[in-house]
Order: sequence, then structure tokens, then C-alpha cells
Amino acid sequence: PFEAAIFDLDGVIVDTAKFHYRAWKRLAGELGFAFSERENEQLKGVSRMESLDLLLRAGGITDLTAEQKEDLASRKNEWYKELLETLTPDDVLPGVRSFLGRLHSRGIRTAIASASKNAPLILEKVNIRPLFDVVVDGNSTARAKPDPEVFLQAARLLTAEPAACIVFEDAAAGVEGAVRAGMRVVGIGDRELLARAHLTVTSFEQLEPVYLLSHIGI
Ligand code: B16
Ligand code: MG
Repeated sequence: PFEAAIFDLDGVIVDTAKFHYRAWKRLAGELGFAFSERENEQLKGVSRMESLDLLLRAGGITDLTAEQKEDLASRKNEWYKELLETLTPDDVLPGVRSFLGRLHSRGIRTAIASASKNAPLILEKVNIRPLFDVVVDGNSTARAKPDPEVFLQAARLLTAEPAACIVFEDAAAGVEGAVRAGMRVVGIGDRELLARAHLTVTSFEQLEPVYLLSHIGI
């Protein structure tokens, strides 16, 4: 029943989620407070400025101007981009390339649906852009996950109905957005954090064809 598969980028195709966390933690440190991995979970999949707001709230900082916030967000992004420079094709998460190959051999079209404005740079660094038919990212969307916009735009470009799309997501905000888009969702990660997903797996290596057939009908 599925015609198209839509993938989140950070935390699904490549483990840049850990780089985001390192950069936000560094910013929190400079602002004088600690920031735990648990707190960081809320930032996953959320846009850069909304992530900053969540971070500042965690640190009890409420009195910044829009300009100061822009400045903090761009400092975080510079640190994050320094970490992105270390990416190589070996950083594509285990099982991802072969999974994409299996989808293509079954005639299933593929897209990236990411909130990140750095998506083009990441895709180039790990050399995986050719494996996707379509890329939609934070440069071409106005509303961040959990809004369904990024997923609906990907489906439109793939000429697939939302009900014929399956989404792979590692963040609660992304799972929520995909559900709102009317798509089936596979959560990659912690079952409890991704409770709204239709199925949760720990990695693509777990997504053997037999497993997919019995669980989601691919
Ligand atoms: P940037 P995804 C999201 O990417 C990240 O999960 C989230 O942590 C980040 O804040 C957001 O992109 C914006 O990223 O600052 O690079 O524009 O998971 O939707 O691929
Ligand atoms: Mg993600």
C-alpha cells in the first residue's frame, strides 16, 4: 500500500542529534547553567529559534531581546557547523543505505523531510543526496514540526497521497507532525518517548523485509 517513504534527517539518517546537543550544551554553559540530555530531548526536531526558547526556559532566562536571541542562535549554529565539518560518508547510520536500496528496488519513492537549514550541507558531507528523490528542509518550510507542513510538502513533490506515505522519525515533534499529516510513522528510538508512532524500532538494521511486511505492509 505504500508508494513513498519520507525520512527525517538529524537522528535518522545521520547522528547529528548528538552535535546539536553538544552545541546547545556549550551555549548553556556560557550562559551559566547545565543542560541535560533528558532536557535536550524536547529540542529534537524543533526549529532553531524554538529550540533556543526551550533552552532559555530551562535555564530560567527570560529577559533577552530578539537581537540577543538571534546572536545566541547563530553562535550555536557556528559551533554546530564546526562539528558538521567532521562528518564523512561513514557517519550514515547503520542499515540506512541498504534499506533505501530495498525501497527503491520495490519502486517506493523517497524523500528527506527535515527541519534543518543545514540539511543541504549534511547531505553533501555524507554523500547521500543521490539516494533521495526529493529533499524538503528548513529552508523551504515556514512552520516547524509538529506542524505537518514539511511532510505534506514532501508528499506533494513525490506525487503521493499522505495515506500512501510512511515516515521515519526520531523525535516526538516529528512523529506528531507525521501523524497530523495523515501518514503512518515508524519511530526510530525510545518507544516511550515516541509513543505516538505506529511502530518503534531501535535502528534500520531491525527493519528486515519480513519485519516490515508483517508490521506495516511494505
Ligand atoms: P538547524 P530534523 C532538526 O532536524 C533537528 O532535529 C533539530 O534539533 C534542529 O533544531 C532543527 O533541525 C533545526 O536545525 O539549526 O540546523 O536549522 O531532525 O528535522 O532533520
Ligand atoms: Mg530528527
